[in-house]
Amino acid sequence: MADKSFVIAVAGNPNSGKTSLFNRLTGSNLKVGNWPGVTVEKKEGEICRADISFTFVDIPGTYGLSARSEDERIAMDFLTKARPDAVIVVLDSANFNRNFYLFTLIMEMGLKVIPVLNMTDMAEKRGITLHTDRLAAIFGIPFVKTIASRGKGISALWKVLEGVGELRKPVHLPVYPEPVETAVQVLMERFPKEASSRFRALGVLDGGIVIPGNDELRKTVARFQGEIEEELQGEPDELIAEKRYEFVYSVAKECVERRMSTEQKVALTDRIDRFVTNRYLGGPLFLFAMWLLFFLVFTVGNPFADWINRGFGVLSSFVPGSGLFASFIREGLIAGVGAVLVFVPNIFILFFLIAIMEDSGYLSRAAFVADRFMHALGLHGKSFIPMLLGFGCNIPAVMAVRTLENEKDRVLTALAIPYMSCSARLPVYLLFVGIFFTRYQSTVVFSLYLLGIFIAVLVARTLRRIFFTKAVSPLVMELPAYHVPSVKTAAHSAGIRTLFFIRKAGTFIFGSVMVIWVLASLPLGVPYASAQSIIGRIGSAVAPVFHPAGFDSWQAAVALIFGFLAKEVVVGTFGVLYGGQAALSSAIGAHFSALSAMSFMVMTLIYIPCVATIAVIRREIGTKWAALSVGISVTLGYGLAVVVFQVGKALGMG
Ligand code: BGO
Repeated sequence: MADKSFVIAVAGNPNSGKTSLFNRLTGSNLKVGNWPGVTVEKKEGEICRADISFTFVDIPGTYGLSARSEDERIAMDFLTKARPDAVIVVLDSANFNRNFYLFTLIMEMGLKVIPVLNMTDMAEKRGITLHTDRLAAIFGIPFVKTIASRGKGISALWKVLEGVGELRKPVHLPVYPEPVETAVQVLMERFPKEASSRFRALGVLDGGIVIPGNDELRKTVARFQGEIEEELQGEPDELIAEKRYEFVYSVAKECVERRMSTEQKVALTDRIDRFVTNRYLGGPLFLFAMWLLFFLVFTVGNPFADWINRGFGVLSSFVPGSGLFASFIREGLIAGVGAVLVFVPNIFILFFLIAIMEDSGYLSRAAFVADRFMHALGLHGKSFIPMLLGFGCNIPAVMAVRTLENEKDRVLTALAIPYMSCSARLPVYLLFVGIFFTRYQSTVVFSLYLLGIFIAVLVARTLRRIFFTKAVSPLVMELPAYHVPSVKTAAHSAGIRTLFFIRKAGTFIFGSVMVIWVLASLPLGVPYASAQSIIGRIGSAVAPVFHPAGFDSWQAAVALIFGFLAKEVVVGTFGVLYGGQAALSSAIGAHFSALSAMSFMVMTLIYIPCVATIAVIRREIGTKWAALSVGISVTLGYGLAVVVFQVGKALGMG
């Protein structure tokens, strides 16, 4: 003989796995009959465990509980009138919100509930995780996870069932707006003998329960409904349902985590790729992405750059005196290194956005899109990735050619990379477009980057024609699934690269501008940074060479000579020779025109990126190719700068 006996109802939405769970609990101890007065099947199963007798009653699967449909009425009547000792509510975890709505209604009946989160396997597949610990903390009752079709989680459910006598009722229920709660409190007193009085009060208010043949009650309910409508401007049934859904959503927000499943990711990736790698759309989309990149580099970065600039101005004004030391600090350190550091925010944003593109999976698509174009030019699509990396810094980009399988691709890509506009060139562009092209900053810089790509592929194509003739192997590339890029990772990677830039400014560039400062201060007695200084004489000797390109000031010549070391030094040199930012802008404005500024930027873009890149090219593909790279880039840079200036002049632009 069992010590205790409990009647447990099994409720749930249709297809939540209720029957499977019921069968798991009752085994073959089944009694099938009909619900009283109807032909709807009623299943009951009795089983004894741990000296407790359990009678499970399978109630019809429903989405709601009202008198509006027969199944719902049967379920509601059994729960409110027969009052089982507890109700197992089977919830389909993969459709949590819809299932939790029914659970909310049953909780409102004031019954003990045992929520069973079934179909957890399906939920996992769809990337849905339910946090049972959070649910348990909110409602003060245990939640059991199951896979009823495989019998998983059933023993955990039995444990809860065995303790059903001590089980608490849920402690968290929906709260309705004031007029509804007032009506509920009054109406609950009309059902004093009903344990489900709150549910019933809400039921008569929202019309889900037929009001017993009592005229007075009917009038009271109608009065409350009228008051609610007037105060809350809505039908009571809609208001109540809305509150219940809000309640469900708030619980789901806390306790349901939705990730994208692998299948969903692949499906989404395919859908995105239909546009991104589309034959006709892929190219324009890539160009748009690039344009957007520079637009953001400017719009987001410039205000910060201005602050830093002002900061250096203030710093400079604090340096007292006019002696050699003061000049060293003001013209050398602050103006020279400061001129480069001003652009740290823009550089950070550039690195950040490149990292976002890389992390999201877009960069591989860019290579894929570029493949056809690259093939036409005799390069492999895969070469495009090192080339794109070149936007950050040419040095690691050249190192990345190691990933290419054949020597021809390695050589051609390494020779193409120096034309990819690295972040060190950006300060030069930023300086010039800020003075001459204020309204079209991002478009001008975007065009320079495009020109870089164009020259890169042109050089590669020409060299292939001369040195390599074999056909290009087709691109076999695995495109990773897209995923939401991690802002933290991108910021971290951008932070590291920016720090490298800052460190370079503090060491290598600092050293270079110091040399320039010394050469600008010597011989002693000549005015600082004048044409009589050593640097002035060197510059003046070289400057005529650049006359056809439109910039023949000796300062520009010095900047380009020292730019061999690193492109940031170009800006640093101007800083040292012209003084702080304000003086710098007006001096450059006086020495350049918009056209000569353009030809100067073209020259800066194309002639050798820096000595370090050349050293890496030499290490990766040999001295012969490194020497060729220097030769081509200087000739091309100079040649194109002259073409830009002369053509512009002929068109009346200069
Ligand atoms: C078929 N996980 C999974 N993946 N499936 C489950 C789970 C679970 O946790 N629990 C139940 N199912 P019912 P209602 C079926 O019948 O118990 C499955 O309406 C099929 N049938 O096996 O009937 C369960 O009582 C052919 O699946 O739910 C059943 O609440 C192919 O969910 C379905 C595949 O369970 C509904 C499945 C001929």
